Amino acid sequence: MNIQRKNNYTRIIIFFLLILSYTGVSGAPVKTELNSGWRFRQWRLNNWYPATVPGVVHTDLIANKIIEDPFFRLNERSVQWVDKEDWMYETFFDLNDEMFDKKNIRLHFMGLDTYVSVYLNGEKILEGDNMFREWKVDIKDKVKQKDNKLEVLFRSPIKEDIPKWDALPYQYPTGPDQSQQGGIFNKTVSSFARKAGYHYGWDWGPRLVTSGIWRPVYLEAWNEAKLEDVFIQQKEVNKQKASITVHVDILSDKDISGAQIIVKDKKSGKTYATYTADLKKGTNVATTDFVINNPQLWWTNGLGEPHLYEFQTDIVLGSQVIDSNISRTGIRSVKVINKPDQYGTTFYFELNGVPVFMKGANYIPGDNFLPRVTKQKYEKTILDAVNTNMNMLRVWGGGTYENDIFYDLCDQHGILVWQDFMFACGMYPSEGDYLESVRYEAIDNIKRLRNHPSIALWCGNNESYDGWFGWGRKEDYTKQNPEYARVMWKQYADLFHKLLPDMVEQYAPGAFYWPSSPYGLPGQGCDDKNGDRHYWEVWHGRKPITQYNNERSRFFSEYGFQSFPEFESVKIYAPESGDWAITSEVMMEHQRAGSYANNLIEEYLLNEYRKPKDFESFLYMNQVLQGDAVKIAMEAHRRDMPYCMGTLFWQHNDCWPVASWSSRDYYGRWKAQHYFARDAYRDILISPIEKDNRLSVYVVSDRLTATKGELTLTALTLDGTVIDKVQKTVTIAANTSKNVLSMNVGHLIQDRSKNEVVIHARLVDKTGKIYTNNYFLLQQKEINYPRAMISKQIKSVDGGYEVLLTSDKFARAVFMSLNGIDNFFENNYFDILPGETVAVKVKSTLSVSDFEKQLKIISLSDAY
Ligand code: BMA
Repeated sequence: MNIQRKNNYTRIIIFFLLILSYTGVSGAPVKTELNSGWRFRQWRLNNWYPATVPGVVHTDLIANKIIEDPFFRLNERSVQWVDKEDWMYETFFDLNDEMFDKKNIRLHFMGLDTYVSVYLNGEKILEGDNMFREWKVDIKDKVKQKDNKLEVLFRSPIKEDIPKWDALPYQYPTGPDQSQQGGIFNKTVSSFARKAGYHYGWDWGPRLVTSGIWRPVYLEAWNEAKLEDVFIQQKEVNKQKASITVHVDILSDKDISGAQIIVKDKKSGKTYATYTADLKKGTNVATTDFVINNPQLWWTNGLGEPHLYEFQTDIVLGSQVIDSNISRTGIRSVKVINKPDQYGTTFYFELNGVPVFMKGANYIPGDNFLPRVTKQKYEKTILDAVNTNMNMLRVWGGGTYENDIFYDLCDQHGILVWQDFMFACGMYPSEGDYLESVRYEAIDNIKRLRNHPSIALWCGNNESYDGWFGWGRKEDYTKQNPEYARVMWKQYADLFHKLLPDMVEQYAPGAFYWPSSPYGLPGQGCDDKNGDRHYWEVWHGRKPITQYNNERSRFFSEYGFQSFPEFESVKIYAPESGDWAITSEVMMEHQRAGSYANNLIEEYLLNEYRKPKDFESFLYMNQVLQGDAVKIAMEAHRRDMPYCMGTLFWQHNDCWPVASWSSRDYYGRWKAQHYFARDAYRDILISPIEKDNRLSVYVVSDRLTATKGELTLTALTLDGTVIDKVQKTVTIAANTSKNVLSMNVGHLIQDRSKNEVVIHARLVDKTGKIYTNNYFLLQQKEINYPRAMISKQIKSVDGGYEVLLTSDKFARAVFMSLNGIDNFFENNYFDILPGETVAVKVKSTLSVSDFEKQLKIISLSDAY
């Protein structure tokens, strides 16, 4: 389509959108999105191409077939030129009479990535330097009714920041900034830009440094007054009452006396508060208090309903509603209890007065190209947390403050959010303009997110504190020059110990600020007695996976283990048979922790399991290894409650197809670990553990009421002979971990050798819910798994099939897969006991015959 016609089109669309957004009340503010008619070009060249807004330059280049998909094979390498270029975006727009006649007209940019100049009709209206900020620009005096030209010029973030890097006698430590991959040698410039850290590469991410209008652009217009923001502050919440203060920011065009502000319940229409304010020209802040008696509280996943209230706030002049806002929020009290106790310093979340053990994962951005994360993908991301019984996700500091939809879904499903500010693994030049820019970034994001009941805590950064005090950075910089260390630390303290806590205090009073993750005691790295801990001795520190059983923490906010995606996923980004070795060039490109990580996987694998027979088996066994390792950790952490009150594994997702610590791959397929997490995170966990030849069985309950159950512990041989069976009625107190049974292993397995035995623990609660766990007394390589003959029966069910599986012998980690097709196995990597039937639903659109033909089923003994 030619650009002129497209622009006419845009005008017509904008006109209709304006009509649609018109509320019918004269003078009501209007708002429309400027999302069409955009085009872009390389600043130093003259060819224009159509652009998508919101979007980034890489996705526009892909859409115009100028670059190829950077996630495929080695393509990422050939797009490294993109971040050294400047890029111009432009569109044309008209205003209809209604908008044009308004007294106030502005442009509202929700996000511009990153160094940007914006021109309206040739006149500069904005200079931006921070992708995390919103920008509101008054254009009343500059906008015409027709043919407005809006130009958005992005300067290369690399060219912009190299001079800053060059000018310093020292270098800021950064996360895994892959400057070499970008062809700029050791110039790790990421610390200078207020831009997502992972864009510069990470140990699970490619280097794709984007530019672009990454969030929507709105045209907004109003007459006398506009509701700019509504903050529902929950001052005190308990079962009996919620004391709420509503803060309303109103922009007024003139002095107005007697404006009424009414807060009511949207659904029932019940009025909570009405008050009259005299507005002054400019920004006004009005506050009012009210109480809700016997509020319906918001609870996390597993504990109760995440009930949401919808508060409607109206500004009324005379009999006219001139603006209205809806804020959806849950009423809850969430506190972090960080107090000295006999062991050290506690760190736990208290929800509505109840200490709640946090079960969850660390979340990174869903894609390297942020605007292409769809609503469906956000839904899957959150539902995949909900359906694995999580109650917390940590939005990690090397990504972004997420889109509203992320928090909306967390609100809706009872997932608490640990929210980092966007700083990770580095030190930052936080003084002068940089610090000012962060001040506004913090204000914008705290204000945008503070009504979400899901936000449980604000955290300064990821690992910068631990890096300084725990990893030797302080000493390194002091050795280089004590002055460098002094400057760096002062900048750190000004940002994370002054500015950010002040902003949280001012804009989200009552919310908990935590200076860094991990953080224990002032002036030292994290430890096992105070605060939260990132535990990486298993994996980075090469300790055996059973070491998870011996490590303690008040709250594990990170730990993890790497695996490759399954073969069907690998084939999407590495389709050539020559790619199918973990050392191939393509697989190495998609392993950003380098050969060091591949060596670790191999080392652990050969230590714990037998040698996989081929590449495909290696991928499968690697997933079982990862799943088993993290299962050990999750169970150990839960058994150790209430000393330990949280476990968040690293990491919930990937931003591209890669070998990583994620429990689900980029395409959304669950790895073994994600299935294992679902069991390990259930409301009741039954967890056997052997030490010094004694087997102890723990029952851990997150329920808020006590229950009773029948525990059966069966020792059986791998061909199904029952050696011994112990039964016991157990009382399960609310919110506790308890060792309910302890016995001598020799007694349980009699004269059998440990390599032919599995211990099957089973608990049936008084409502009939069944909880099971299998436990092995030796490492997996020492267990003599027989070849299991698995037979299947396939039944058509709604949305796919149900597969019924039985096995003649014990089958470990039974894995089903289908050729590169969209499908979901509701269970996978499970064990089958001899004689038992396991039913698994599979979402699939295949015909019965194709399904049957393609379905592959293996268990561990088939893989070596
Ligand atoms: C953690 C994270 C990330 C990193 C991961 C794996 O500590 O904070 O920086 O990706 O380790 O090394």
